[in-house]
Amino acid sequence: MLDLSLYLVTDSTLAGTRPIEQIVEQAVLGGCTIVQLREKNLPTGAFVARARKLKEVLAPYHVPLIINDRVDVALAAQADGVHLGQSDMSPIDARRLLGPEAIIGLSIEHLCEIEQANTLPVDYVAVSPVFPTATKSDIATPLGLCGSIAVVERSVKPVIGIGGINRKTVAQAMQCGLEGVAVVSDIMANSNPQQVAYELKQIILSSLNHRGK
Ligand code: TZP
Ligand code: MG
Repeated sequence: MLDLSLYLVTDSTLAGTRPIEQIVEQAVLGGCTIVQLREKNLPTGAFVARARKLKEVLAPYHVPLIINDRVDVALAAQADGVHLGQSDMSPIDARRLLGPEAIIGLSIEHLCEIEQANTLPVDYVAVSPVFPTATKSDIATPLGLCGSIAVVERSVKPVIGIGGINRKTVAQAMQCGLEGVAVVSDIMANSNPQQVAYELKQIILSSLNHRGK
C-alpha cells in the first residue's frame, strides 16, 4: 500500500553543503514514507545520477523515490514514479511510458482541476499550495484550509497537501482530511532532519488515528 503520510520533497539549495542523500536518509529514519527528488537547475545527466544514488539509499527502507516533473529522468533512473504539474507531460502519456506499477502524482492548483484529475491515471493528487510559502516562487494562490477540504471531498484519489506545512501547521492541514503532507523547508533546512521528521510524523499519525485509519 502506498503510504503518503509524510512525503519529503528535496531542495538542494536548502541542503547547503550537506549531501542530499544524508538528509534524506535521516528524514526516513525519522518517519518519512515517500521521497520526491526535485531539481530545478541540475543538468539532465546529473539529475539522473542523483536519482540513482538516492534510489540506492532508499531501497533498504522500501521507501519509494518519485521524480519531480521529469518522466525521462524517472525512466532512466528506474525510479518508482513521477510527480507532475498541470503543465507537465499528461498523466496519460506518463502512465503509458512508465507502466501500470509506477506511482504518478498530480498537482492541483485550482479547485476546478479536480474533476479532470478524477478521470486521469494518477495515484494521488496534491493540493498545491495549501498555505503561502517562500520555498517555491511560481505558486498559485494558496487553496487554504477550505480549498483543501473541497479537494478532499471531490477527489476519488488520495489527497496530500504541500506548501507552508511544518510542525506548526501540520495538525490544521491534516484536519482537512488529507492522507498525508509534503514538506520541504521544515525538514530540509533543519540541522536535525530526523528529529523534525519524527515530530511531524507523530502529529500526522495522531491525526490519522483520530480518523480511525
Ligand atoms: N510545490 C508547491 S509549494 C512547494 C512546492 C514544491 C514548496 C513547499 O515548500 P515548504 O517549504 O514545505 O513550504
Ligand atoms: Mg512540477
